[in-house]
Amino acid sequence: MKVSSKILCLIFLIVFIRCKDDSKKDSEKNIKKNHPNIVIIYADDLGFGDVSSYGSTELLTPNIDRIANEGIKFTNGYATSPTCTPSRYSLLSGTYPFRTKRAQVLPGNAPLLFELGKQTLPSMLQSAGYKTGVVGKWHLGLGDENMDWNGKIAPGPLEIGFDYAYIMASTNDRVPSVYVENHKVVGLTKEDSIFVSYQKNFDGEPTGRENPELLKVHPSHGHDMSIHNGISRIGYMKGGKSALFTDEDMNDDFLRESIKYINKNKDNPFFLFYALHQPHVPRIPHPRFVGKSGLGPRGDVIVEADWAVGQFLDELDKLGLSENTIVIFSSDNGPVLDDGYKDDAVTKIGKHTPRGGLRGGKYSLFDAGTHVPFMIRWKGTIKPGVSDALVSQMDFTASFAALTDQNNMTPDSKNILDAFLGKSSKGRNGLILGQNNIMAYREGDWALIPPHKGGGIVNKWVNIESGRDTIYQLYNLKEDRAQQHNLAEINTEKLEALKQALEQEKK
Ligand code: NG6
Ligand code: CA
Repeated sequence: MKVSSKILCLIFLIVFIRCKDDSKKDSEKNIKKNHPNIVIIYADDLGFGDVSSYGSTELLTPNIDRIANEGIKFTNGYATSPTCTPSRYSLLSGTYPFRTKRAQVLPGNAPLLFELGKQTLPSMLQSAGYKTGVVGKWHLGLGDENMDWNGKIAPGPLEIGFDYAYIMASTNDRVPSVYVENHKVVGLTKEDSIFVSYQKNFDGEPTGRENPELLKVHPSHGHDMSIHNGISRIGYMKGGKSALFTDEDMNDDFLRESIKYINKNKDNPFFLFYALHQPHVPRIPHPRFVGKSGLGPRGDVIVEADWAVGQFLDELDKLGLSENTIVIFSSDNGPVLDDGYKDDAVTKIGKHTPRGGLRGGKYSLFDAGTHVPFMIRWKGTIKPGVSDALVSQMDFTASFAALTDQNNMTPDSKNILDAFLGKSSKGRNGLILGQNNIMAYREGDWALIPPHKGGGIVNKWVNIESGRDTIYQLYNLKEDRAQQHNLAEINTEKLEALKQALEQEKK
C-alpha cells in the first residue's frame, strides 16, 4: 500500500469512529431525555368502595387519596379480569387474558406465563432507557416444568423485561412461602433445601386439615395444606425454614425494597411495579395495625397498605422526585370478604361496602369484579380532576410507549395517553372483561354479559354473584350502576350492536 492510500485509510477510520461515537451520543441523548419515572402501585383484591376518595366513609385511606386528589381519579377504571393472574398478565403484556389459555389463577409452582421475546410493558420501557423493577406479589408463574426452588429460578421477571425483582413467589396463601430476589429464593441455605408439591404432602409434615391445633388462623374453605407461621396454605412444602417469610412483616418488606429500589435508581428514569399483597388472604397485619380499622383484619390490612403508600409518596418527596414521577394506583380485581379464612371479614364489615354500590365482586362478571379504584398523579403536569373516560390497565403499554417515543407491539393495548393525562375525556372504546370463555364486555355506558353454560348464579364459597347466566344480560351502568335491570329484551338494538362490537374486539 502506498503512503498516500495509507493516510486515506487512516482518515477514513478516524471519521468512521467519530461518526459512530456521535450516533452513540445521540442515542444516549434520546434515552436521557427526561422521561418521567413511572410507578404502578397495585393492590390485591381492593374494591371500588374500599378507598375513601371513592366514597368509603367507614374505612379511611388518606394516603391513597393523596394520589387521587393530586391527580386524576378515574370513575371508569378497569382491571381486565376479576382475578389476579389474568389481570396482571394483561397489564404487563398488553394482551387480553382470553388469548392465553393459561392466564387464570395459577398454582404456586406454575411455570412462567409469558411467552419469551414478546414485548411487555417493562421491556418497552427498557428500550426507552428505563431501569425497570418489580417488588411484591407476582403470581405469574416462575421457571419451567422442572423448576428446582433451590437452584436458579428462571425464566421469570428478569427474562420479560425487568432489571430487578423482589417478589413473593406466588401468593400469600400458596406455597412456597418465600420471596425470590432476581433468580434466587431469598435467605435459602444449602443445608436446608426447600421442596414444593401441589400433588401430595411430604411425610411427617403437618397440615391444616390434620393439625388444626397448630393454627392461629383457621381456613373456612380450602387452605388446609402445609402450615407456616400458624397459617395453613394451598399446596405442600417442606424445609427452607430460613427462607420462609413472616406474614406480619410482608408490608414492611415490600415497602423497604421499593424504597431501596427508587433510591438506587433515582438518577435514571425508572419504572417500578410495586405490587402490594393487601387485602388478599391471609390478612395478617403487622401488630402495629391490628385493630386500627375497627373492621377486623381485612380493614386493618387496608389501613396498613395505605400507610405504606404514604411512606412511599413521602420518599418520592424527600428525593425530590414527585414532579418527575407518574404514580398510578389501582387494584387487580374486585373485593371479596370470606376468601378462605375465618378472619371476621364478614362479621366485622358493619356499614362498610367494599364494592361501593356496584354489583358482584371478585370472580364476578358483574361490574364490581373488574371496576376498581384507578388514579394517576403526575404533579405539575396532570391537572387534578375526575375523569369518566373508560380506561384499562392493559393500556399502559401503548400509552407509555407513546409517551417515551417507543412503538407499541402488543396486540391489545391502546394508546389512551391523553385520557391518562387528563387531556381528553375519551378513553378506549370498548373493553373485554374476564378470561378464556368467561367474558363480559363494557362499552360507553353499557355492560354486556353473553350467556354462559353452567356456573352457579352465586359462587357459594365466597357468597358473590358470578354474573353468569344462560341468557344475555345488558345493563346501562349510567342509569343502573347496580345492574338491577336487564335490558337485553327491551333494547335489542343495543344488544345486537354490543354483540357485534364484542366479536370485533376479540379479533
Ligand atoms: C382461589 C382461592 C382464593 C384465592 C384465589 C386467587 C381457594 C378455596 N380459594 O382459588 O383464596 O387465593 O384463588 O386470588 O383456594 S387472586 O387474587 O390471586 O386471583
Ligand atoms: Ca387479586
